[in-house]
Amino acid sequence: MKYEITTVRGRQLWDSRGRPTVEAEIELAGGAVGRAMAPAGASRGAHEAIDLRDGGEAFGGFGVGKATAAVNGPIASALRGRDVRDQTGLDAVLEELDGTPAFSKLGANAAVAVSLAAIHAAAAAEGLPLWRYLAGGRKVRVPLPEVQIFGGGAHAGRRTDVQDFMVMCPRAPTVRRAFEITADVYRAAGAIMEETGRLAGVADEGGWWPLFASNEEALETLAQAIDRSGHKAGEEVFISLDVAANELSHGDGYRLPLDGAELTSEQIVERVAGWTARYPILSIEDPVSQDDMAGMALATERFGRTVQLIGDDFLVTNAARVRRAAAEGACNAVLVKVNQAGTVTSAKAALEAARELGWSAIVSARSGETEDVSISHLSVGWDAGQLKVGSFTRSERMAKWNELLRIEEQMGAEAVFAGLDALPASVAASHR
Ligand code: 2PG
Ligand code: MG
Repeated sequence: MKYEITTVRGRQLWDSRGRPTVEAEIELAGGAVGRAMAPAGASRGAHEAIDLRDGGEAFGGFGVGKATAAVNGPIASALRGRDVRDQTGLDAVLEELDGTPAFSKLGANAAVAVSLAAIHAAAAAEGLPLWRYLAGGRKVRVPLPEVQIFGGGAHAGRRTDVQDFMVMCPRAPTVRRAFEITADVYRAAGAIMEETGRLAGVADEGGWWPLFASNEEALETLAQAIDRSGHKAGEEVFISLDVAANELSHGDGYRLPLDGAELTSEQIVERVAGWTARYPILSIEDPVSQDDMAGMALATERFGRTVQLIGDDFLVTNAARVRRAAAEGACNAVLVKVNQAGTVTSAKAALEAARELGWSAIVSARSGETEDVSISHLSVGWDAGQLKVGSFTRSERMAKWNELLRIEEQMGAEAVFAGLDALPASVAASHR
């Protein structure tokens, strides 16, 4: 049977931060091969699946010897002989084998590499590009990209409190055009930084390293960059923020060192609401920390009708957390990171839960990445509508954007850009 798994191999490779990571390779009886690499976050939610590291002296403690051994040992033995097309079954085996709620035994880095390698092998056996295999004959769209212009927070020595300053071009006719506009904005932002003596290289995800005196100065500079690029802010180009407020938690509230501010949950929501009133902001991720349900519900009530409100560390790609948040009136969008869940099946369940609620979904990379382009295919094949990869430089990012362009080309005349429709219905309607 050509779909039978014959070999599962794990190996240690390196990620975009020069840290070890796990690659898994699955070979089938028919000769098809699939492979995938685990990404790694820097700003992580306490409720996400465990990225298993060896600790100790070697590689600053970031070694993945244990996770790699798990792939070559127990995982390989358990998956050998199984039908690769049964993704749910394979992922259930991984979960049973691990036996802990957060993959702390095998490591979610081992699990995610294997789970993704399996879909690649299955698609290869069918002779299909991964996105098409995942779509299973359904009509799917080319996702709307969220692209970082300035990196901050845990990805840039905490030079700004807000982690990601991004742009979105939901009115572009195609993703190809959205990238052209984004490239213009990125270049313009770099020119402004250089002219004002604030150019200091790039952050972990390729966005300009921010030398700003306040978080709002970053917003102001981004608005200027959009202007200078010749594209219209609030019409063609919108701003998207990932506050990653987990990183700002301080006692019962929040601390924004750059702004010299200590804020309560209500006050941080008000501060972010002020930004949404002064700048063309279309999307906000994690404006409060992972367990601040009241704060997230307040944010959703304050600006969730006109702004996409994404839970990342807040929802950790977990279907149960998505439903719980919805019941409390918190969020209208979920960030989908397969390694937060551990397996393709649980990540997809989180996306489906969001879809049932009428929320939007954004498939996302991590700040530590590789040349692996699985997420470009997941975002299309699952028809997520949106994709977040980091900035518009550095090949671990560009590999994913470029893959999206190849996919768009493969779709030919059928290619439909998700654009504004990728947003929650009320948000899209408020911008039509
Ligand atoms: C995030 C991601 C990507 P990290 O917070 O959304 O920007 O960062 O992978 O460090 O969690
Ligand atoms: Mg985030």
